[in-house]
Amino acid sequence: MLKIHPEVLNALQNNLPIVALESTIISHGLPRPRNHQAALDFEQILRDKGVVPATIAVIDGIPNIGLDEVALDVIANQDIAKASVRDLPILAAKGISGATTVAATAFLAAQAGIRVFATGGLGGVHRGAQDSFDESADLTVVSQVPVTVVSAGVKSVLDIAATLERLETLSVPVIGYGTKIFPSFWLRESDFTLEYQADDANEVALIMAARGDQGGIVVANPVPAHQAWERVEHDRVLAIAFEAAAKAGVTGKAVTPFLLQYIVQASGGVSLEVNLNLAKNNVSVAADIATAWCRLQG
Ligand code: PSU
Ligand code: MN
Repeated sequence: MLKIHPEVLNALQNNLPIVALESTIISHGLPRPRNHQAALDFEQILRDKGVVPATIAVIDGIPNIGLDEVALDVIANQDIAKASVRDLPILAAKGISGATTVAATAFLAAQAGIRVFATGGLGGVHRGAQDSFDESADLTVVSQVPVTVVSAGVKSVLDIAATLERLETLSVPVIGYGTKIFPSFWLRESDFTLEYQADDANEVALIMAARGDQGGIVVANPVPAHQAWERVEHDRVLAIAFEAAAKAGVTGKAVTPFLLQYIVQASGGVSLEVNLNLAKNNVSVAADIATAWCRLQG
């Protein structure tokens, strides 16, 4: 059972562009009160481009596709669960609320018939996964549902090489947006090059059409150069963040929120501004892709 916002339902029925937005980034990835403003900003960026926003979250057990003001306030200001796909049946049966990860958001977006989704960074294979087995369900779910995920690559706190290998194994196309260098979230670059790039939204829409409904696509969109984090400072802060996580003994689903929060503090807030800007930039590119997709369908 899904609760689809009337505006989203109307867009679905009339082939109008829609972009899905996740809620874990709001509840667990960004600090209050900037998180609430970010949720509103992401939606406004879409509206300004004539695209309908569909922020997705579970409210009292029911997956909501498109949130009203009250629900947006819940995900920004209440302490709710971080929900991946495996949590959805439990939340449903218990009637509790949860913020959806990339995996759960893409899964629910696909159920609603939404094909384009914007986030900050895709989850991936964590460093040390050879021992911990910690790999985000984001990867497997994106391989299974027909949703194009626009992200600034994966956070440099992950094992990027292993993440790209897993995406290959799972047969997920990875396309650089205007670049062949795979971005690493706060930075425009990483040590990894992609085989293919798309130079505009129409090209992505054509790849989506060819991919069909068998599985998803990752569009890797680097943060604009003037908004990227300074590399030396980035490397310094990440090193101390890893030490802190190890010392605190954080594991499992708590790792990503812990590191993000620690890095915001240790960078004096600089990483937060970069995070907000890269996410907004992804939302804007997703709007263009959704528009190109609808044009191609129409
Ligand atoms: N990237 C961000 N901010 C976030 C996340 C990723 O910049 O908050 C969240 C997303 O919701 C992603 C999740 O799906 O972290 C991955 O968590 P895990 O590694 O536990 O699967
Ligand atoms: Mn994990």
